[in-house]
Amino acid sequence: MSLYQELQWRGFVHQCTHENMETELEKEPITLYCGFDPTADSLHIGSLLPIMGLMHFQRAGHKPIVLVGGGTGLIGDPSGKTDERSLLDDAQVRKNAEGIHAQLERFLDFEGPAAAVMQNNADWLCQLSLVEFLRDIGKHFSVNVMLNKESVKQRLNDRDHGISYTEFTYSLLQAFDFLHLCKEHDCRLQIGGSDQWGNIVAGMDLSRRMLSKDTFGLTFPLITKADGSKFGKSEGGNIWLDPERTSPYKFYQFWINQSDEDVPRYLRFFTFLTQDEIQELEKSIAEEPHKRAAQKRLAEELTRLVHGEEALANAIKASQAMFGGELTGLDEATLLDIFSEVPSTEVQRSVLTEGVALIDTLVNAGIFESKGEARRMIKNGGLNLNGERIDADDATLSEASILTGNIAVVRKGKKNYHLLKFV
Ligand code: 485
Repeated sequence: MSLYQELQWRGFVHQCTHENMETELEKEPITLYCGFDPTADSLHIGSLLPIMGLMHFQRAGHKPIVLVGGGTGLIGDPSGKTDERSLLDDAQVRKNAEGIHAQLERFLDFEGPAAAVMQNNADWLCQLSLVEFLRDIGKHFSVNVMLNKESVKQRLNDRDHGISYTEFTYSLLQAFDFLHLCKEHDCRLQIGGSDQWGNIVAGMDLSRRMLSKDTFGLTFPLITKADGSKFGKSEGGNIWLDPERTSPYKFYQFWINQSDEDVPRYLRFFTFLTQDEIQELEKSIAEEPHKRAAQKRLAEELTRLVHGEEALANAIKASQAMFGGELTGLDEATLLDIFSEVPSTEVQRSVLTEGVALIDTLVNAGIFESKGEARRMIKNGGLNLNGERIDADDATLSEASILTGNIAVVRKGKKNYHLLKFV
Protein backbone atom coordinates (compact mmCIF):
# COMPACT_ATOMS: atom_id res chain seq x y z
CA MET A 1 0.00 0.00 0.00
CA SER A 2 1.35 3.47 -0.82
CA LEU A 3 1.75 6.12 1.88
CA TYR A 4 -1.09 8.12 0.37
CA GLN A 5 -3.40 5.10 0.33
CA GLU A 6 -2.48 4.39 3.93
CA LEU A 7 -3.28 8.00 4.91
CA GLN A 8 -6.55 7.73 3.04
CA TRP A 9 -7.86 4.57 4.65
CA ARG A 10 -6.87 5.93 8.04
CA GLY A 11 -8.98 9.02 7.34
CA PHE A 12 -6.13 11.56 7.40
CA VAL A 13 -6.86 13.21 4.09
CA HIS A 14 -9.32 16.08 4.29
CA GLN A 15 -8.11 18.26 1.42
CA CYS A 16 -5.17 17.93 -0.89
CA THR A 17 -3.91 20.49 -3.41
CA HIS A 18 -2.83 18.02 -6.12
CA GLU A 19 -4.51 15.04 -7.69
CA ASN A 20 -1.16 13.44 -8.42
CA MET A 21 -0.02 13.68 -4.81
CA GLU A 22 0.22 9.90 -4.51
CA THR A 23 2.65 9.49 -7.42
CA GLU A 24 4.69 12.49 -6.24
CA LEU A 25 5.15 10.86 -2.84
CA GLU A 26 6.17 7.53 -4.40
CA LYS A 27 8.78 9.01 -6.75
CA GLU A 28 11.38 10.02 -4.19
CA PRO A 29 11.63 11.07 -0.55
CA ILE A 30 10.55 14.67 -0.07
CA THR A 31 10.88 17.18 2.77
CA LEU A 32 7.63 18.30 4.38
CA TYR A 33 6.68 20.42 7.36
CA CYS A 34 4.04 21.09 9.94
CA GLY A 35 3.96 24.11 12.25
CA PHE A 36 2.86 24.34 15.88
CA ASP A 37 2.37 27.69 17.59
CA PRO A 38 3.50 27.93 21.21
CA THR A 39 0.21 29.20 22.64
CA ALA A 40 0.73 27.08 25.79
CA ASP A 41 3.74 25.36 27.32
CA SER A 42 2.33 21.96 26.40
CA LEU A 43 0.62 20.39 23.42
CA HIS A 44 -2.73 18.71 23.94
CA ILE A 45 -4.27 15.75 22.16
CA GLY A 46 -5.56 18.02 19.39
CA SER A 47 -1.98 18.01 18.11
CA LEU A 48 -1.78 14.23 17.99
CA LEU A 49 -3.27 13.88 14.52
CA PRO A 50 -0.64 16.10 12.81
CA ILE A 51 2.06 14.41 14.91
CA MET A 52 0.86 10.98 13.74
CA GLY A 53 0.79 12.39 10.20
CA LEU A 54 4.43 13.45 10.43
CA MET A 55 5.31 10.00 11.81
CA HIS A 56 3.62 8.23 8.89
CA PHE A 57 5.55 10.39 6.42
CA GLN A 58 8.82 9.67 8.19
CA ARG A 59 8.13 5.93 8.33
CA ALA A 60 7.61 6.03 4.57
CA GLY A 61 11.05 7.62 4.12
CA HIS A 62 10.14 11.31 3.87
CA LYS A 63 11.93 13.96 5.87
CA PRO A 64 9.84 15.95 8.37
CA ILE A 65 10.57 19.45 9.54
CA VAL A 66 8.85 20.25 12.81
CA LEU A 67 8.37 23.96 13.06
CA VAL A 68 7.81 25.66 16.38
CA GLY A 69 6.22 29.06 15.83
CA GLY A 70 8.34 31.21 18.12
CA GLY A 71 7.72 34.12 15.71
CA THR A 72 4.13 33.44 14.63
CA GLY A 73 3.25 32.73 18.28
CA LEU A 74 3.92 36.41 18.98
CA ILE A 75 1.15 37.34 16.52
CA GLY A 76 -1.57 34.65 16.81
CA ASP A 77 -3.34 32.79 14.01
CA PRO A 78 -6.92 33.98 13.40
CA SER A 79 -7.77 30.73 11.51
CA GLY A 80 -10.86 29.18 12.99
CA LYS A 81 -11.02 31.71 15.84
CA THR A 82 -14.05 33.90 16.34
CA ASP A 83 -12.27 36.37 18.62
CA GLU A 84 -9.07 38.35 18.50
CA ARG A 85 -6.44 36.59 20.60
CA SER A 86 -4.74 38.36 23.46
CA LEU A 87 -1.04 38.75 22.78
CA LEU A 88 1.39 36.58 24.72
CA ASP A 89 4.53 38.32 25.89
CA ASP A 90 7.93 37.49 24.54
CA ALA A 91 9.14 35.56 27.59
CA GLN A 92 5.96 33.47 27.70
CA VAL A 93 6.22 32.54 24.04
CA ARG A 94 9.86 31.56 24.50
CA LYS A 95 9.04 29.40 27.52
CA ASN A 96 6.10 27.79 25.69
CA ALA A 97 8.26 27.15 22.63
CA GLU A 98 10.81 25.30 24.78
CA GLY A 99 8.04 23.19 26.30
CA ILE A 100 6.49 22.06 23.04
CA HIS A 101 9.89 21.64 21.38
CA ALA A 102 10.80 19.08 24.06
CA GLN A 103 7.48 17.27 23.60
CA LEU A 104 7.65 17.12 19.83
CA GLU A 105 11.14 15.67 19.95
CA ARG A 106 10.01 12.35 21.32
CA PHE A 107 7.77 11.43 18.42
CA LEU A 108 10.21 11.57 15.54
CA ASP A 109 13.58 10.17 14.68
CA PHE A 110 16.29 12.83 14.46
CA GLU A 111 18.88 10.48 12.99
CA GLY A 112 19.18 8.34 9.90
CA PRO A 113 18.34 9.02 6.24
CA ALA A 114 14.92 10.56 6.96
CA ALA A 115 16.16 12.46 10.02
CA ALA A 116 13.65 15.01 11.29
CA VAL A 117 14.70 18.62 11.80
CA MET A 118 13.42 21.15 14.33
CA GLN A 119 13.08 24.76 13.28
CA ASN A 120 11.88 27.86 15.06
CA ASN A 121 10.47 30.58 12.83
CA ALA A 122 11.55 33.27 15.31
CA ASP A 123 15.01 32.71 13.81
CA TRP A 124 13.98 34.29 10.50
CA LEU A 125 10.71 36.14 11.17
CA CYS A 126 12.07 38.26 14.01
CA GLN A 127 14.84 39.61 11.79
CA LEU A 128 12.58 40.84 9.00
CA SER A 129 12.52 44.54 8.32
CA LEU A 130 9.04 45.94 7.87
CA VAL A 131 9.75 48.01 4.77
CA GLU A 132 11.53 45.16 3.08
CA PHE A 133 8.75 42.74 4.00
CA LEU A 134 6.06 45.02 2.60
CA ARG A 135 7.99 45.55 -0.63
CA ASP A 136 9.19 41.99 -1.25
CA ILE A 137 6.45 39.86 0.24
CA GLY A 138 3.39 42.06 0.68
CA LYS A 139 3.30 42.93 -3.00
CA HIS A 140 2.47 39.33 -3.85
CA PHE A 141 -0.70 39.32 -1.78
CA SER A 142 -4.00 40.69 -2.93
CA VAL A 143 -6.09 42.14 -0.11
CA ASN A 144 -9.11 41.40 -2.27
CA VAL A 145 -8.28 37.69 -2.17
CA MET A 146 -7.37 37.76 1.51
CA LEU A 147 -10.73 39.30 2.41
CA ASN A 148 -12.39 36.28 0.86
CA LYS A 149 -10.52 33.75 3.01
CA GLU A 150 -12.70 31.87 5.43
CA SER A 151 -10.81 32.92 8.56
CA VAL A 152 -11.08 36.61 7.68
CA LYS A 153 -14.55 36.63 6.14
CA GLN A 154 -16.14 35.37 9.32
CA ARG A 155 -14.87 38.35 11.26
CA LEU A 156 -15.36 41.12 8.74
CA ASN A 157 -19.02 41.86 9.22
CA ASP A 158 -18.89 41.71 12.96
CA ARG A 159 -18.02 44.90 14.83
CA ASP A 160 -17.58 43.16 18.18
CA HIS A 161 -15.39 40.38 16.86
CA GLY A 162 -13.47 42.20 14.18
CA ILE A 163 -9.92 41.43 13.21
CA SER A 164 -6.82 43.52 13.83
CA TYR A 165 -4.23 44.38 11.22
CA THR A 166 -1.86 42.18 13.24
CA GLU A 167 -3.88 38.99 12.89
CA PHE A 168 -4.89 39.85 9.35
CA THR A 169 -1.19 39.69 8.46
CA TYR A 170 -0.63 36.32 10.12
CA SER A 171 -1.07 34.25 6.99
CA LEU A 172 1.70 36.23 5.25
CA LEU A 173 4.10 35.15 7.97
CA GLN A 174 3.14 31.50 7.61
CA ALA A 175 3.44 31.91 3.84
CA PHE A 176 6.90 33.38 4.33
CA ASP A 177 7.84 30.30 6.41
CA PHE A 178 6.91 27.95 3.60
CA LEU A 179 8.92 30.10 1.19
CA HIS A 180 11.90 30.10 3.56
CA LEU A 181 11.78 26.31 4.12
CA CYS A 182 11.28 25.70 0.41
CA LYS A 183 14.36 27.80 -0.37
CA GLU A 184 16.62 26.61 2.44
CA HIS A 185 15.52 22.97 2.82
CA ASP A 186 13.81 22.19 -0.46
CA CYS A 187 10.64 21.65 1.56
CA ARG A 188 7.83 20.75 -0.86
CA LEU A 189 4.83 19.94 1.27
CA GLN A 190 3.05 21.52 4.22
CA ILE A 191 0.54 19.58 6.29
CA GLY A 192 -1.85 20.79 8.98
CA GLY A 193 -5.43 20.69 10.22
CA SER A 194 -8.29 21.77 7.96
CA ASP A 195 -8.20 25.28 9.50
CA GLN A 196 -4.73 25.73 7.98
CA TRP A 197 -5.81 25.38 4.34
CA GLY A 198 -5.76 29.13 3.61
CA ASN A 199 -2.33 29.64 5.19
CA ILE A 200 -0.88 26.63 3.36
CA VAL A 201 -2.20 27.76 -0.02
CA ALA A 202 -0.86 31.29 0.62
CA GLY A 203 2.64 29.81 1.10
CA MET A 204 2.35 27.71 -2.04
CA ASP A 205 1.39 30.78 -4.10
CA LEU A 206 4.30 32.75 -2.68
CA SER A 207 6.83 29.98 -3.41
CA ARG A 208 5.55 29.71 -6.97
CA ARG A 209 5.79 33.47 -7.54
CA MET A 210 9.15 34.04 -5.90
CA LEU A 211 11.00 30.77 -6.52
CA SER A 212 9.03 29.34 -9.43
CA LYS A 213 8.75 26.17 -7.37
CA ASP A 214 5.76 23.88 -7.14
CA THR A 215 4.80 22.86 -3.63
CA PHE A 216 1.99 20.80 -2.14
CA GLY A 217 -0.49 21.05 0.66
CA LEU A 218 -2.44 18.45 2.61
CA THR A 219 -4.89 18.97 5.45
CA PHE A 220 -6.35 16.63 8.05
CA PRO A 221 -9.97 16.58 9.15
CA LEU A 222 -11.29 18.10 12.31
CA ILE A 223 -11.95 15.23 14.70
CA THR A 224 -15.58 14.94 15.63
CA LYS A 225 -17.32 12.75 18.16
CA ALA A 226 -20.34 10.57 17.46
CA ASP A 227 -22.35 12.30 20.19
CA GLY A 228 -21.58 15.78 18.87
CA SER A 229 -19.54 16.94 21.87
CA LYS A 230 -16.08 18.39 21.36
CA PHE A 231 -13.19 15.99 20.94
CA GLY A 232 -10.24 16.27 23.28
CA LYS A 233 -11.85 17.83 26.32
CA SER A 234 -12.80 16.26 29.61
CA GLU A 235 -14.65 17.95 32.45
CA GLY A 236 -11.30 19.24 33.62
CA GLY A 237 -10.61 20.91 30.25
CA ASN A 238 -7.98 19.91 27.71
CA ILE A 239 -6.20 16.58 27.76
CA TRP A 240 -2.57 17.66 27.73
CA LEU A 241 0.50 15.73 26.67
CA ASP A 242 2.45 17.09 29.65
CA PRO A 243 2.21 14.48 32.45
CA GLU A 244 2.27 17.30 35.03
CA ARG A 245 -0.93 18.70 33.55
CA THR A 246 -2.74 15.47 32.68
CA SER A 247 -1.34 12.47 34.50
CA PRO A 248 -0.63 9.34 32.47
CA TYR A 249 -3.41 7.65 34.48
CA LYS A 250 -5.96 10.33 33.50
CA PHE A 251 -4.65 10.24 29.94
CA TYR A 252 -5.11 6.44 29.83
CA GLN A 253 -8.59 6.75 31.35
CA PHE A 254 -9.58 9.35 28.75
CA TRP A 255 -9.02 6.85 25.94
CA ILE A 256 -10.52 3.91 27.86
CA ASN A 257 -13.72 5.94 28.17
CA GLN A 258 -14.26 6.55 24.45
CA SER A 259 -17.50 5.24 23.01
CA ASP A 260 -17.82 2.12 20.83
CA GLU A 261 -18.89 4.40 17.96
CA ASP A 262 -15.74 6.55 18.13
CA VAL A 263 -13.07 3.96 18.86
CA PRO A 264 -12.65 2.47 15.35
CA ARG A 265 -11.84 5.88 13.88
CA TYR A 266 -9.47 6.70 16.73
CA LEU A 267 -7.62 3.42 16.26
CA ARG A 268 -6.97 4.43 12.64
CA PHE A 269 -5.92 7.96 13.57
CA PHE A 270 -3.86 7.38 16.67
CA THR A 271 -2.25 3.95 16.38
CA PHE A 272 -0.05 2.20 13.86
CA LEU A 273 -2.12 -0.99 14.10
CA THR A 274 -2.72 -2.65 10.75
CA GLN A 275 -6.04 -2.87 8.93
CA ASP A 276 -6.35 -6.52 10.01
CA GLU A 277 -5.64 -5.76 13.65
CA ILE A 278 -8.19 -2.96 13.65
CA GLN A 279 -10.76 -5.20 11.99
CA GLU A 280 -10.25 -7.78 14.74
CA LEU A 281 -10.86 -5.10 17.35
CA GLU A 282 -13.97 -3.92 15.52
CA LYS A 283 -15.25 -7.46 15.65
CA SER A 284 -14.70 -7.52 19.39
CA ILE A 285 -16.69 -4.29 19.75
CA ALA A 286 -19.59 -5.93 17.90
CA GLU A 287 -19.41 -9.28 19.66
CA GLU A 288 -18.13 -8.58 23.15
CA PRO A 289 -18.52 -4.87 23.78
CA HIS A 290 -18.39 -5.34 27.57
CA LYS A 291 -14.75 -6.39 27.31
CA ARG A 292 -13.79 -2.99 25.87
CA ALA A 293 -10.81 -4.60 24.16
CA ALA A 294 -10.66 -1.87 21.50
CA GLN A 295 -10.70 0.93 24.07
CA LYS A 296 -7.99 -0.84 26.07
CA ARG A 297 -5.79 -1.29 23.06
CA LEU A 298 -6.26 2.35 22.02
CA ALA A 299 -5.44 3.60 25.52
CA GLU A 300 -2.43 1.30 25.70
CA GLU A 301 -0.95 2.29 22.36
CA LEU A 302 -1.37 6.00 22.99
CA THR A 303 -0.17 6.04 26.58
CA ARG A 304 2.92 4.13 25.49
CA LEU A 305 3.53 6.52 22.59
CA VAL A 306 3.10 9.70 24.62
CA HIS A 307 4.34 8.69 28.08
CA GLY A 308 6.43 5.55 27.61
CA GLU A 309 6.30 1.93 28.76
CA GLU A 310 6.79 2.51 32.48
CA ALA A 311 4.08 5.18 32.73
CA LEU A 312 1.75 2.84 30.84
CA ALA A 313 2.40 0.01 33.32
CA ASN A 314 1.63 2.39 36.19
CA ALA A 315 -1.51 3.66 34.52
CA ILE A 316 -2.80 0.11 34.03
CA LYS A 317 -1.98 -0.77 37.63
CA ALA A 318 -3.71 2.39 38.84
CA SER A 319 -6.78 1.60 36.74
CA GLN A 320 -7.00 -1.89 38.21
CA ALA A 321 -6.68 -0.49 41.74
CA MET A 322 -9.88 1.42 41.20
CA PHE A 323 -11.65 -1.87 40.49
CA GLY A 324 -10.52 -3.77 43.52
CA GLY A 325 -6.97 -4.54 42.36
CA GLU A 326 -3.75 -4.35 44.31
CA LEU A 327 -3.16 -1.04 46.09
CA THR A 328 0.28 -1.59 47.55
CA GLY A 329 3.22 -0.31 45.57
CA LEU A 330 1.39 2.77 44.28
CA ASP A 331 2.97 6.00 45.48
CA GLU A 332 1.03 8.76 47.18
CA ALA A 333 0.78 11.01 44.13
CA THR A 334 -0.63 8.16 42.03
CA LEU A 335 -3.11 7.21 44.74
CA LEU A 336 -4.35 10.78 45.08
CA ASP A 337 -4.64 10.94 41.31
CA ILE A 338 -6.63 7.69 41.01
CA PHE A 339 -8.91 8.64 43.85
CA SER A 340 -9.15 12.34 43.01
CA GLU A 341 -12.90 12.11 42.54
CA VAL A 342 -13.49 10.00 45.61
CA PRO A 343 -14.65 11.67 48.86
CA SER A 344 -12.03 12.08 51.53
CA THR A 345 -12.05 13.03 55.19
CA GLU A 346 -9.27 14.40 57.35
CA VAL A 347 -8.77 12.46 60.57
CA GLN A 348 -6.62 13.37 63.55
CA ARG A 349 -3.42 11.39 63.43
CA SER A 350 -3.75 10.58 67.14
CA VAL A 351 -6.35 7.88 66.34
CA LEU A 352 -3.44 5.79 65.05
CA THR A 353 -1.69 5.64 68.40
CA GLU A 354 -4.58 5.67 70.82
CA GLY A 355 -6.08 2.32 69.90
CA VAL A 356 -9.28 3.90 68.53
CA ALA A 357 -11.70 1.39 66.98
CA LEU A 358 -11.84 1.52 63.20
CA ILE A 359 -15.63 1.60 63.11
CA ASP A 360 -15.72 4.65 65.43
CA THR A 361 -13.47 6.52 63.04
CA LEU A 362 -15.54 5.43 60.02
CA VAL A 363 -18.76 6.60 61.64
CA ASN A 364 -17.16 9.92 62.67
CA ALA A 365 -15.93 10.37 59.11
CA GLY A 366 -19.49 9.91 57.87
CA ILE A 367 -18.64 6.76 55.92
CA PHE A 368 -21.28 4.85 57.89
CA GLU A 369 -24.45 6.23 59.41
CA SER A 370 -24.10 4.07 62.49
CA LYS A 371 -21.90 1.46 64.11
CA GLY A 372 -24.66 -1.06 63.45
CA GLU A 373 -24.42 -0.44 59.71
CA ALA A 374 -20.64 -0.79 59.87
CA ARG A 375 -20.87 -4.10 61.75
CA ARG A 376 -23.34 -5.51 59.24
CA MET A 377 -21.01 -4.55 56.40
CA ILE A 378 -18.09 -6.27 58.13
CA LYS A 379 -20.19 -9.39 58.71
CA ASN A 380 -21.01 -9.53 54.99
CA GLY A 381 -17.34 -9.23 54.11
CA GLY A 382 -17.91 -5.84 52.47
CA LEU A 383 -15.47 -3.62 54.35
CA ASN A 384 -12.02 -3.26 53.03
CA LEU A 385 -9.06 -1.18 54.28
CA ASN A 386 -6.12 -0.61 51.93
CA GLY A 387 -7.17 -3.56 49.82
CA GLU A 388 -7.56 -6.00 52.72
CA ARG A 389 -10.81 -7.31 54.09
CA ILE A 390 -11.69 -6.30 57.65
CA ASP A 391 -13.12 -9.30 59.52
CA ALA A 392 -13.28 -8.11 63.11
CA ASP A 393 -15.76 -5.59 64.57
CA ASP A 394 -13.19 -4.46 67.07
CA ALA A 395 -10.31 -3.83 64.64
CA THR A 396 -8.32 -0.76 65.65
CA LEU A 397 -6.29 1.73 63.70
CA SER A 398 -2.51 1.90 63.97
CA GLU A 399 0.45 3.31 62.03
CA ALA A 400 0.19 0.16 59.91
CA SER A 401 -3.22 1.37 58.70
CA ILE A 402 -1.50 3.94 56.53
CA LEU A 403 -1.13 2.79 52.96
CA THR A 404 1.34 5.44 51.87
CA GLY A 405 2.08 9.04 52.82
CA ASN A 406 -0.79 9.91 55.13
CA ILE A 407 -3.55 8.04 53.36
CA ALA A 408 -5.72 5.01 54.02
CA VAL A 409 -8.19 3.75 51.44
CA VAL A 410 -11.55 2.50 52.65
CA ARG A 411 -13.78 0.47 50.36
CA LYS A 412 -17.39 -0.16 51.25
CA GLY A 413 -19.03 -2.87 49.15
CA LYS A 414 -17.79 -3.30 45.61
CA LYS A 415 -16.87 0.18 44.53
CA ASN A 416 -17.62 2.78 47.18
CA TYR A 417 -14.26 4.28 47.95
CA HIS A 418 -13.42 6.84 50.62
CA LEU A 419 -10.03 8.22 51.59
CA LEU A 420 -8.88 8.89 55.12
CA LYS A 421 -6.17 11.53 55.35
CA PHE A 422 -4.37 11.53 58.66
CA VAL A 423 -3.32 15.02 59.69
O1 485 B 1 4.83 28.16 9.26
C1 485 B 1 3.90 27.91 10.20
C2 485 B 1 3.83 28.72 11.32
C3 485 B 1 2.87 28.47 12.28
C4 485 B 1 1.99 27.43 12.14
C5 485 B 1 2.05 26.62 11.00
C6 485 B 1 3.03 26.86 10.03
C7 485 B 1 0.95 27.19 13.19
C8 485 B 1 -0.48 27.35 12.66
N1 485 B 1 -0.75 28.66 12.15
C9 485 B 1 -1.47 27.08 13.81
O2 485 B 1 -2.01 27.97 14.39
N2 485 B 1 -1.64 25.81 14.14
C10 485 B 1 -2.44 25.37 15.27
C11 485 B 1 -1.60 25.39 16.53
O3 485 B 1 -0.40 25.65 16.46
O4 485 B 1 -2.17 25.12 17.59
C12 485 B 1 -2.87 23.91 15.03
C13 485 B 1 -3.90 23.86 13.92
C14 485 B 1 -4.23 22.40 13.61
C15 485 B 1 -2.98 21.63 13.26
C16 485 B 1 -1.95 21.80 14.38
O5 485 B 1 -1.71 23.18 14.69
O6 485 B 1 -5.07 24.54 14.35
O7 485 B 1 -5.15 22.34 12.55
O8 485 B 1 -2.47 22.13 12.04
C17 485 B 1 -0.61 21.21 14.02
